[in-house]
Amino acid sequence: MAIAPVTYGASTRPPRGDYSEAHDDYTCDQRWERYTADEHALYARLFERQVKQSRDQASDEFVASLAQLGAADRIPHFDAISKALRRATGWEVVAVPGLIPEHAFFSLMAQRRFPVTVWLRTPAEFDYIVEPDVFHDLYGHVPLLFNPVFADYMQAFGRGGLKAQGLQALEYLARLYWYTVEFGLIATERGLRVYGAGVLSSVGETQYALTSQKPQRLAFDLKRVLRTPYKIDDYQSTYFVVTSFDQLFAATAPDFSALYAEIAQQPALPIDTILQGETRYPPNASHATLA
Ligand code: HBI
Ligand code: FE
Repeated sequence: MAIAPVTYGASTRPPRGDYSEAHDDYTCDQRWERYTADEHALYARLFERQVKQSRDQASDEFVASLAQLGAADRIPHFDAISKALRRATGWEVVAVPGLIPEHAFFSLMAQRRFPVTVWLRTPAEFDYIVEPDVFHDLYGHVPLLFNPVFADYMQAFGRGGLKAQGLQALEYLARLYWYTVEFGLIATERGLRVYGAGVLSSVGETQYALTSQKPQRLAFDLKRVLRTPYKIDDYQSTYFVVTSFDQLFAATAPDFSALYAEIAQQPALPIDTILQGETRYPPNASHATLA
């Protein structure tokens, strides 16, 4: 049965992607033979540019896993990535036509199946795209699924999402996803590094998140994250910094329903709030000064 296409957040844009061939769980076939030579070339250019930038700006775990994405001169076959991923952490990549409803998204994650959009952005979107495309999902999200601790965090997140459905707490959980999986920073002895896919797949935001004086960088605190709304169409004004992926995984341990009940009694925190006694990280010395 044909399924309904999906848009996200406040976007009034029509959904992108062909949902007519998707299955009931919103997965579809990648149909790799359909990609054009121009699309492979655009993917290769995106990949080459981001890999160059990732060296001293992405977390070590991300850089260590990049090579697992296979050849960078064309859009990879999802099956080939899944083969390597299953061996590493039991995850696999599944094709989807684009954004899918929360329940479908969380169900796939709970089964260690990461949904990757099949279509690629247009050349005009080389620097910025609103929806996740195959480059954002593969380059931004898949490498860290090779890291055992992060892979466990992502499955715990999927399971938590299914529970949150019942508790109407999806907005809170979306904030946790946003401030870690999409826009998370990690502190290392060599300075801050990026692990969030939304930042990693954007040249401009990686620089901004690591070196700009504008945003604040707060020590990760689960309750604080759950109370902090996020922006979907601009660089963030607040980033959260973890000290390790173990810290992230540990954050999924508590019973979230008690947390949701507590937070539902408190007002959301305006995006650039600074609470008493919060640990703030200074920006990295920008590369220009280091040169
Ligand atoms: N669908 N394909 C796709 N990719 C996403 O990242 C995604 C989604 N649906 C829902 C969703 N993300 C959000 O609910 C999460 O960011 C929490
Ligand atoms: Fe994403």
